[in-house]
Amino acid sequence: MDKDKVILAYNDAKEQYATFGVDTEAALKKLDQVKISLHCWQTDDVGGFETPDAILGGGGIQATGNYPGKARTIDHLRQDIDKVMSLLPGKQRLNLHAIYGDFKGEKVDRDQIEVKHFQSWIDWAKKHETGLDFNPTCFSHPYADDGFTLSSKNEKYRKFWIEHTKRTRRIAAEMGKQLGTPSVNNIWVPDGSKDIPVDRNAHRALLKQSLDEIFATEYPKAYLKDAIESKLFGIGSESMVVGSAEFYLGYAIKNNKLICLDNGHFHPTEQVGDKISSVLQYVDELLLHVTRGVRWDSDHVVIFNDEIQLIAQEIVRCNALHRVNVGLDYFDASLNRIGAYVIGTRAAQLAFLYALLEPTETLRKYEEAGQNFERLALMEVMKTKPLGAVYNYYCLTSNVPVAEDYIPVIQQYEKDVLSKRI
Ligand code: RNT
Ligand code: ZN
Repeated sequence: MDKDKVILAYNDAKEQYATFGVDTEAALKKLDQVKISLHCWQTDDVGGFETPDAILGGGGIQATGNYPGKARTIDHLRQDIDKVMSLLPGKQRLNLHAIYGDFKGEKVDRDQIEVKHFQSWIDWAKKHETGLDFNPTCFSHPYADDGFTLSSKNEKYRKFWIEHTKRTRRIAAEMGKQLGTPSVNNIWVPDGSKDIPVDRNAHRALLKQSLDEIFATEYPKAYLKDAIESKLFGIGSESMVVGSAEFYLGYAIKNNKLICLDNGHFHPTEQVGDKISSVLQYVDELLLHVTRGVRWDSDHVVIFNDEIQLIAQEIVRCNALHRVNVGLDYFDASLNRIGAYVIGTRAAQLAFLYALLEPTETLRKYEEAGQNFERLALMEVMKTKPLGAVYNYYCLTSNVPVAEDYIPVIQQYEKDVLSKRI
């Protein structure tokens, strides 16, 4: 896009927002502080690098599609993430799963992972001046095949997953220490049952016991933030998920952990945006898994829709940007995966920018005065204000492609790099 036109449009937008008392410069400064953690698993459909062909399965995670060009090696992944980051304004973090270690062809089972398997990632992050986040991988493994991991009645399996998860905390804390920015280690387990169980209670008691063991070791907050993620149902856990919303929210409040809200993990008419001001009354910080569910927890590419707008608005309205860690979580194997990241991250940024450009004070005054017509009218009017012009200016001043200009760049990358991968 023509540089002068972008600036001209921005100056006009700036004036338009100013008439509502909204400062676009201040909004952009705040937006630049919103670090989005890119989930590494969109590059390869949650495969990981443990074995040449790790199989996705066992526990409610399903990527569909067979678009060519997926990352098959750690070098591919790094190359892809570099490309993605070069197309995004602002600074992002990288979110790794334990199966993405640098195992160098060695068979390392999950209960054996160590910092050394992630040191090259830490070095990568140092070079990129960014932070890393982390996750235990309690799925895609024979010990997860019966549907239970940390809540398993099989003591051997449960111990195995406890050991794995303990190690992820140690690794994440080391990432945080070396990188000077705390690493969020998020625990999600697929545990649940396909058909109606009778002993929900025992599994929940076991999950609680496992978490207590896992969290027994303390790490400095400056290095590690522990998060736990609930879910409503998954493939193969339709009738009961052990780690339900109530289970983890209770645990997080009682034990001072971060609660992870994945907006694909609730009943379709529930809004994660509505939950933010509730949970922030009781926990210090949140982790968001920003996704797009289509009819179910389908993990479609994030777009700029009502759902993520409300999430961003509520965070901004609560003045809680500093208490919310933002991560993406989706995996669509049916389209260019680099494109999937750029669309999703830009959509999330747009949502935050939209929220930051809201004349919240005016809306609040209307609300307090019972002027509900005026409140709704102003919300509607703001929808057609030149948000895009402000975002384009952010891209321009960040030296990344503006608006549709990123499309040909990705097409070229597909031609030069992705299409050549076998
Ligand atoms: C699954 C959870 C979980 C995973 C990642 C890969 O339903 O959302 O966060 O998507 O751990
Ligand atoms: Zn998630």
